[in-house]
Amino acid sequence: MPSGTPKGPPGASATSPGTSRQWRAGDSFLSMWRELAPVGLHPDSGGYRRYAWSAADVDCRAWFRAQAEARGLTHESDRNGNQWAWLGDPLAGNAVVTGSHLDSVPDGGAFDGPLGVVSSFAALDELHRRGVEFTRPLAITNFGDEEGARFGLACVGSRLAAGQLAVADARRLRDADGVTLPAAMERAGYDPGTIGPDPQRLARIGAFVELHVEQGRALDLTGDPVGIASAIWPHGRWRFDFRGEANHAGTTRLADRRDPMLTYAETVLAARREAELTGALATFGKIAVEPNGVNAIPSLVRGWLDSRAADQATLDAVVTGIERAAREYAERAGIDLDVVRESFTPVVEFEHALRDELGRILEGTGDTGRPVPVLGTGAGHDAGILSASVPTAMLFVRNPTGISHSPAEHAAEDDCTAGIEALADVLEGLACS
Ligand code: HGY
Ligand code: MN
Ligand code: MN
Repeated sequence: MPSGTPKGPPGASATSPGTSRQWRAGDSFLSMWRELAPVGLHPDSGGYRRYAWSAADVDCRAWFRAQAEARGLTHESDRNGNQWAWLGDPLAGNAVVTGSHLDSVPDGGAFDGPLGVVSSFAALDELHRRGVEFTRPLAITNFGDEEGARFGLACVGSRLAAGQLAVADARRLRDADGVTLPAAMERAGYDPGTIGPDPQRLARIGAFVELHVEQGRALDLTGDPVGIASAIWPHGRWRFDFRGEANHAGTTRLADRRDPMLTYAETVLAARREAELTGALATFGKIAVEPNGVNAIPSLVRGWLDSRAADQATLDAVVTGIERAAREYAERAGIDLDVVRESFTPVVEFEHALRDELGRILEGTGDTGRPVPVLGTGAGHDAGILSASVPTAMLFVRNPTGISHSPAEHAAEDDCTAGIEALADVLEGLACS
């Protein structure tokens, strides 16, 4: 029983989006892209500050709902605030779902997350143009707080839904200003009282496919506009609290100091050494200093480590090595050290059957004549979290510089169009057969 045919993009008809030429997969993409572009854009940095439950996030959510309703899709926010735009019966089961996230890291780029969401709507518009009949329900999603930029934990919306984040732990999340996750949700107009596992919802998903800008240069090196994900490296975030003794920067002899900044600095260098030794990645990218005065020796230096590796044993080795070095430095300097793991995602191997199905569907579509490349990534995604509950796959769109989590993040328009065409082919192959 067909579950529905998609309506076209706002103002479009089957053959043209209100212009004289044949509609291309990228047309509705560009108008959506331009609408979303100013939301959360910081004028000085040129980066995005779309933090979970902030005003910018609320505006992104309003944009998502407007796109859904303009296409006659049924919009809903689930118990965790994730957004869903449905074509067909959400309760029928075996749905094909696509989408990504709209939140960003501090001064993030325009593509990480939004490319997947905008491309999902554009792919649906393309399927409208093709006149396909869906035989399975289809949904487009916006998963909340994927980056964890405000509360420190990645993929909060998908972790809650998948039962990978305890409600009590989620309710304890607090931002740098001391605002808790529930308070932030309430201020944004959402009820935090409903957050929790959503197994029935996930059980109704037959396949989840997330399109994402590549965060690396593999496709640039192979010359392909689109790739398929094989796996996500295990990765996590650890907070190192170095406690010393606050004192006057201008009157305290060096020999009399207990300066945690020195121990922190030595640990950052040790992290690079351990990463080089093990072939892993280790980054201290965020720091908080108390009292944070130019003329005051700190009492506390908080440093956040992001570490990733191709396998769990290597990740364990590099983090253990960094912590061991930090404790030695702290011991020697009379500094107190606490290390807390704040976020962790085990290795994800995407389901082979769905991965290979995408390869079959896309065979011969690339402009290289070769099969679409299959590549691993060190970047985390909602698809990685959901893969424990639902068959998931990912499509990557070429990023010519590989730069991400930066205003310089970019993908060429033609590659975005290739991504939309590929996603449309995949959705048609999975949901219209
Ligand atoms: O940090 C990551 O890998 C992702 O961008 N959240
Ligand atoms: Mn990201
Ligand atoms: Mn992302």
